Amino acid sequence: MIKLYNFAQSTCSQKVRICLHEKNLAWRDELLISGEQKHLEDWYLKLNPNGVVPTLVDGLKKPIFESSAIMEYLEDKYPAISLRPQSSNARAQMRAWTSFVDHLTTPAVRYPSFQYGGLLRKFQDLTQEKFNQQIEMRPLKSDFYREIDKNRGFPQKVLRKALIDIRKSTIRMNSFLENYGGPWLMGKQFTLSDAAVGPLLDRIEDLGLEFIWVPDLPKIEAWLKEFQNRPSVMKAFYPGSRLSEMFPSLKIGKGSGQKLKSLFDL
Ligand SMILES: N[C@@H](CCC(=O)N[C@@H](CS)C(=O)NCC(=O)O)C(=O)O
Repeated sequence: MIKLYNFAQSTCSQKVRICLHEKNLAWRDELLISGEQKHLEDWYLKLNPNGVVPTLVDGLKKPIFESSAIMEYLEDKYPAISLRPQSSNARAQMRAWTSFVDHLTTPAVRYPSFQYGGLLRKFQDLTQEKFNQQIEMRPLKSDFYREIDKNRGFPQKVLRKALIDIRKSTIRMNSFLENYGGPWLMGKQFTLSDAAVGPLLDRIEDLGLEFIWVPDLPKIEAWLKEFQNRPSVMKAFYPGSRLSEMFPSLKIGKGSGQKLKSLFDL
């Protein structure tokens, strides 16, 4: 039996859930709640020493972590419904893109998610000392957490750089859509390229920051709509898995961030 340790709202978890649904696999949802911090407990660190979600456990073999490695594992182990293109060249292009997303887009999306999406909230009631302790508990993410002022979040300069990196990602996506002819990044087939980046753009739209690509990159807007309407994606984004639903009092959601547009002057 496949088990997936994940958070509802985690974009890295969402990309794996999409692949599991695309492949029609039976799997057990081992849902963790980020605020409970079970992902930092010893039993979990034995599964994933990085102390992050997602982690996939398939039978008695070693647990698998890193969302892109999990997607590739599912491709290798369960190839019947494939999310990889046929040619070796196209596969290499796809992997270069998923690596770009892991190194640039995923870290960039973290900043506005914490700033505008309610992810800072769980720390705001802590004393600075307790917050520092929580930072040090994180095997890999301490540096990112150290950048946070728990009451104010991040400086404008840091947020702007993140938004610029997200913009760079959408410009690169646009060239994929032009080169391969759409509707998906690698052409007619929905692949790991789409699954890797889709939850990140969905998050940005949910924060109301889609002005990053609207209105001058209409192909990105159309691609995102198509992505959100795909059955596997609708299953992966079950009710309550978007930040706007988890934190309704924030009143975020598509269109909500227009007022921030002039602040960032992208
Ligand atoms: N590179 C990792 C990143 C995983 C990651 O950062 N996961 C976040 C949720 S999207 C997490 O578990 N955060 C826990 C924390 O910050 O304590 C992957 O792709 O799996």
